[in-house]
This record gives sequence, structure tokens and C-alpha cells, in this order.
Amino acid sequence: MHAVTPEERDQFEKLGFFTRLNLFSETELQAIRVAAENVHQRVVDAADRKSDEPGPGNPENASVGPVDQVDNQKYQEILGSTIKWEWDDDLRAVRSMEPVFQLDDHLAAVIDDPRLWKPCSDIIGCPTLSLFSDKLNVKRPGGAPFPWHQEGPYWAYGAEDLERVITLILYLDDASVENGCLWIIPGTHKYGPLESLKDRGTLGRLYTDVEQLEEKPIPMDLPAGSVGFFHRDIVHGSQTNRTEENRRAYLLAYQPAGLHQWRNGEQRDIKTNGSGQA
Ligand SMILES: O=C(O)CCC(=O)C(=O)O
Repeated sequence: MHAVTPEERDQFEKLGFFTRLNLFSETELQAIRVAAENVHQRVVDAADRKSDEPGPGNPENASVGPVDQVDNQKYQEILGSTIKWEWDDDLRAVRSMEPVFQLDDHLAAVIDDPRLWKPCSDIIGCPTLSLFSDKLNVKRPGGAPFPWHQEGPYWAYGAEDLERVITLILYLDDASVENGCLWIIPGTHKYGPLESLKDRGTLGRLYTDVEQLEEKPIPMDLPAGSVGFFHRDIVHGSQTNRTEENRRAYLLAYQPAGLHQWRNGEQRDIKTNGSGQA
């Protein structure tokens, strides 16, 4: 069940990605959205409490770090998750949270879902896996673009077996060009790490200079519940959410069993004998 087909394997090798449509039902998605919003609220509440009352107060206050600014982006460690804020004069919203499964059992069950890990296990060629990272991307109306980048260079300093890390995006809402779906540049995984935008501040080193590429981007505009599996070095990014609706997604990356997660160094093996049942 859920095994990668020869066509998918071929496409992954040639183009660096393949997609599966409508893997999760609306009922399942609704439960994941609720989990995502609960985690989001807990993070925002913890951040608000911390800024309102710096004293000991609630024990969760202890797990709220200072706001770090890198170029024009604001980051904060909250409840064991690295929060990237969408923050300007009019808006303070969480843009992404990584890792998050430790904050919600339902999200933890999604990680063990064979619809997600089994294709990855086939591509890596490893029957048992561990989690490399999990991230919730919450792109609210007006949410900003994510510049072109590759995951490989971003993960390079912290992966124990980078060559065997594979990543996926599970859309929690219908993803369209208008609401800022992921865009990928097929075939670019073959180049390995590409030249970055070194002259664009600290974060520019993580963004790919796409002027050097002949390949053209395509939108990964898919219905909610669909999944895109992609190679760590494929160039990808996303645009502003120009609608009034959320564009949420859960991104997972897997690696061979026994290795440690990227951000927190902990080990989380995938329960390959369970149904996952998100
Ligand atoms: O969700 C998005 O808009 C971009 C996702 C992405 O490329 C990432 O988080 O690395």
C-alpha cells in the first residue's frame, strides 16, 4: 500500500518531484486544521503573556525566548518551536512554526501516516524512517512571499545524512496561484546547491539566484489534502496570499531511522506499524 509507482520514481529522478491528489479526506483535514489552529493559538497566547507580564506567571512563559531580528524577519523560540513572525505595523501573525508535533498529539499521528512516509521510504530506499523536521506554514490573507530557495543548503549544517532526507508538503487548504501555492522549478534538483543571493543580507545566502536558470517555474496548485513530494535541492518558493482565505500547509521531512531531528537534535522514529490515522 502507498508504494511509489515506477512512473513516480521516474518523475522524481528526472524532475525532482511528484504529486498525489486528495490523499486526505475533508474530515481528516478538518481535524488537522483544528490541531494546527490550536497550536497556533497556544504559541500566540504564550508570546502575548510574555510581553504583557514578564514575571514568572504561567509556567509556559519560561519557554518563550526573545525576539531575534534577522534582516527584516523576526524569529522567536516559543514552546520548543522556532516561530517565524509575519510582523509589520498592521499585522502580527505566525508565519511558520518548526517543529510543532511535540505540541499536539494529532499532528504527531500525521507524521506516522503511511500515506506520507511510505512513498518517502521507497524513494530513500530505507524501510524504517525517522523525522528530520516538521513545520506548519500558516499563510494568512496578505501573507508574504517565500523567496526562491533549496532546502539542501539550508539543512546542510545539522543533517546527519543529508543525501537521504526527503521532503513533502501536505496542503490543508486548496492551494492556488492567488493564495500563494508553492511554485517549483522542475529539474533543478540535478544541479545540487546553487549560487545564492549573497548580497541580500544574512538570509540572502539561503535564497537561490534564479537568474542563472533556464528552467521555468510551475505552480503546485493542488486541492486540499493533496501532497507534493520533492527533492531537497529542487528550487521552490511561494508568492503573496492575495485572497481573503488561509493557505495552510504541513511540511514534513523524513530520513533513515535512528537519526536525529534537525532543529532540536532529538530522535523521533516513525511508527511504521501503525495506521497513523490523522
Ligand atoms: O509554504 C510556503 O509558502 C513555502 C514553503 C517553503 O518553501 C518552506 O517552508 O521551505
